[in-house]
Amino acid sequence: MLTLYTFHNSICTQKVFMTLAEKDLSYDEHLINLFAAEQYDPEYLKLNPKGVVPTLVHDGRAIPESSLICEYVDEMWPNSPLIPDDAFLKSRMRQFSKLVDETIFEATRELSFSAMFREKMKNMPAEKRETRFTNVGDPNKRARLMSTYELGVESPYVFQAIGNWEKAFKALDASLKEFGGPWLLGDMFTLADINMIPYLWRIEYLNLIDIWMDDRPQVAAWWERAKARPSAVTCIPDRLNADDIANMGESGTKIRDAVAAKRAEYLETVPH
Ligand SMILES: N[C@@H](CCC(=O)N[C@@H](CS)C(=O)NCC(=O)O)C(=O)O
Repeated sequence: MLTLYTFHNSICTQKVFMTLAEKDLSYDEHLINLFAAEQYDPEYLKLNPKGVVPTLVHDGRAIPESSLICEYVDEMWPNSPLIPDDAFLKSRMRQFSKLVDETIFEATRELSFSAMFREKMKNMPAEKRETRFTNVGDPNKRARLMSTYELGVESPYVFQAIGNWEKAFKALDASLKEFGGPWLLGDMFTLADINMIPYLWRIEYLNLIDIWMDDRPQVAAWWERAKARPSAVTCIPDRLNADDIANMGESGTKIRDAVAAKRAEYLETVPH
């Protein structure tokens, strides 16, 4: 028995949806409303002490952390494998998991937050907003959120996010060149692809993706293939409603020029 704790339009959960779809597994979904602070419910914190989604519960045992959930699922249900056998390729696959866990998740959250959730928070009663910030246990995470709330795209964390997306696109390009495609690690579609797809889709929805992709044709070709993968289609666009998609596009477009200008500024700092 599998239960997945999720939230609507959660990018980390989309990785898990895709992995479960690739394996053709069925599961119950339990929605945790992040805007209603349900992630801090003491019962949920027992499953996921960081108070975030997703969490997978398999036969009564909880597994937090989306990258670890995807690996767990692949090991438990080895049909249609998503992890290469070869140790070197496996290490490359995990570099993409690390890239997402260490920088790209936050980079995407920073961009999404400055474009969309910031506006939503501005419209909240002050008390509710304060509670939202104080609920965030990790002081670094709270500092990032408060900076992006106050400064929007001018936050130094947004600048860092733009630089981290630049590095991620470089890594995608390098991997496609090294292994020759069609997927990030060559012939096999792996968790490396699954790790990246939801994040690229989010910056595409925010109308920002071409800022990094325009001068990288191999990444653009991989992205077209990735978007056509049935598990990606059913787990990402098919689960979103037209309002979500319109809202992401409209809010992202408002910060687009500033993001492009900051990317140019970032490139000035990188030795060629
Ligand atoms: N490293 C974690 C990150 C999980 C995470 O931060 N999830 C977001 C949704 S994509 C969340 O639950 N945010 C709620 C909050 O920060 O209060 C993972 O990949 O599972």
